[in-house]
Amino acid sequence: MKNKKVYLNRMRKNLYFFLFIFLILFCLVLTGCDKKTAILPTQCSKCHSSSFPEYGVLGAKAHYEVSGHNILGNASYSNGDGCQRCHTNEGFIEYKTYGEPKEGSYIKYPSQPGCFTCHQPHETGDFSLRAPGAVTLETKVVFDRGKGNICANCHQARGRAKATVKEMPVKALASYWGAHHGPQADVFMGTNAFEYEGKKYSNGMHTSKVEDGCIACHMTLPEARYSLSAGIGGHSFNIAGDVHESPVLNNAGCLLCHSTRDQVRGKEIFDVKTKDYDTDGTLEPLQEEVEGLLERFVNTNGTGYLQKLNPPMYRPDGSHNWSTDATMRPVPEVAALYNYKFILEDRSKGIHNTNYTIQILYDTISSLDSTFDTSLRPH
Ligand code: HEC
Ligand code: HEC
Ligand code: HEC
Ligand code: HEC
Ligand code: HEC
Ligand code: HEC
Ligand SMILES: [Ca+2]
Ligand SMILES: [Ca+2]
Repeated sequence: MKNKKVYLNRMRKNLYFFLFIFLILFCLVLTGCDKKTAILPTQCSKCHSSSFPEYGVLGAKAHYEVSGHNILGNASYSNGDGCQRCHTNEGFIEYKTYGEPKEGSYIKYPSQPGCFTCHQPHETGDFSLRAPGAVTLETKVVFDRGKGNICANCHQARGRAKATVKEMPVKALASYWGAHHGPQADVFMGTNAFEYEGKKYSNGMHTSKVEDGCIACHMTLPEARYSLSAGIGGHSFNIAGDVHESPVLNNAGCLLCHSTRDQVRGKEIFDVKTKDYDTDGTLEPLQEEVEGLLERFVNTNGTGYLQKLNPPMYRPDGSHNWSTDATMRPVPEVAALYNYKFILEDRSKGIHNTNYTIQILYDTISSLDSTFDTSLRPH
């Protein structure tokens, strides 16, 4: 009887002891305090560790802080009327989770596109992309370029050229009228400019060859000691920036495919010459040829096609000329404005898609000026 009691007591003590040890081990595993000094659980230390984080959060942040996403500052202004789905971090997440924002809705505390717009580290534990899938553009053309898909969600036209371009009064053509400031995904895919009846359109080699789309050129960093500056490449998303007050272009992305590709000294353009597209008799770098074509529409001498219309769309100094005039503008004039802004606001000056860019500019110029020599139009 007594022996049994002693035996049971000993058993109970052993059990408590083992339970105690087990609990300690369990705690250690749970909190990750096997690394003696850690305060944060190991899961968090992958990113927030002060010694050896797995991910370079601080470096990415240093780039991001000087990026247009962070500093251009339109999140508060462009918060409502559907604008919030591209201009705010919260609006984009809502859009990706529940679809188009409801009419009249807005974000109470809008913030600029940021880390949590493109990643969801606190849900996934890594930096995989929030919206990795292909993006269907307004013309139903599908943009499917790997890690560049995230960009195409926002950097696309907001409507279809075919529906936007029609005969309309001067007063309806405010300075913000058009495809909207960032139609890069459309230009890249060669879609959604106002295309002309009977013309054939094609794409440059980048459309098919650059598998990761936007990020190959905009995020690749040079693998070297001097990575230019935090304002170029990586999470700045910029190709051009300043280093020691001189313009510097990041060609690290270009070098993935081209053996050389350098900037023109002192200028924010690449030194790649192809053809004298602007027909001024001089073979200049491609981006200058495209600038030359754009200057046929609007320039600072007041001689551009869009400056000579009646009434003019742009003033002699090149600024936009909006008025309350009710005069109707015919389709060719409205189409010319659309296409001019479409290529201007793409802002790569032909690099995103050389063929489509030149074809659109050539056809638009021909529609205004029947004497224009189009023999260099790409096929
Ligand atoms: C995969 C990477 C990653 C992991 C893992 C991670 N975080 Fe973060 N965390 C981030 C990033 C990125 C930010 C935003 C950094 C910034 O903007 O400065 C952030 C920000 C924060 C912030 C600041 C508040 C905020 O929302 O911006 C807190 C607090 C935080 N994390 C806590 C934690 C905790 C606690 C854990 C573990 C349970 C954890 N994090 C795990 C990446 C991570
Ligand atoms: C489909 C996504 C999208 C929607 C919707 C959208 N924007 Fe934008 N917007 C952009 C992008 C992308 C840029 C930056 C383009 C660039 O810098 O090349 C931009 C740029 C701008 C700019 C800066 C222009 C400049 O010249 O610097 C303003 C202002 C702006 N948007 C206002 C608005 C307003 C107002 C709305 C709603 C009526 C709106 N946006 C809706 C994507 C969008
Ligand atoms: C506009 C979208 C966008 C924003 C905003 C953004 N990222 Fe990224 N991030 C990307 C893309 C795209 C990649 C993949 C780049 C690659 O593979 O070259 C990436 C990759 C990363 C990586 C590398 C992951 C790996 O597996 O090696 C880290 C770390 C990272 N981002 C951190 C951040 C932090 C921190 C912020 C905020 C300060 C941030 N990102 C904001 C798009 C974004
Ligand atoms: C959530 C929508 C969104 C996503 C995703 C996004 N952007 Fe943007 N991007 C914008 C907006 C909006 C602006 C303009 C910000 C403003 O005016 O406040 C902008 C600005 C920029 C700029 C600066 C342009 C300038 O005028 O200096 C670059 C470059 C850029 N984005 C590239 C990219 C790349 C590359 C990706 C993909 C890795 C990407 N963006 C993903 C919405 C987005
Ligand atoms: C083949 C390389 C390449 C690819 C791919 C590419 N870009 Fe660009 N992009 C450029 C070059 C070159 C410029 C002009 C340099 C500059 O001014 O930043 C540019 C300019 C821009 C600008 C204006 C930046 C500014 O500060 O003026 C934005 C925004 C942009 N690209 C977004 C995108 C998006 C979004 C994609 C994917 C749909 C994309 N790019 C794909 C090369 C590329
Ligand atoms: C993923 C591969 C890839 C990347 C990245 C890339 N290119 Fe290209 N690019 C090509 C191919 C392929 C061609 C067609 C063959 C050729 O002309 O070399 C081409 C052609 C060109 C052309 C001639 C366009 C024409 O049709 O006349 C220019 C200009 C150009 N690239 C500039 C650039 C610049 C600038 C960058 C970096 C910002 C860049 N490329 C990045 C693959 C790439
Ligand atoms: Ca020329
Ligand atoms: Ca010229």
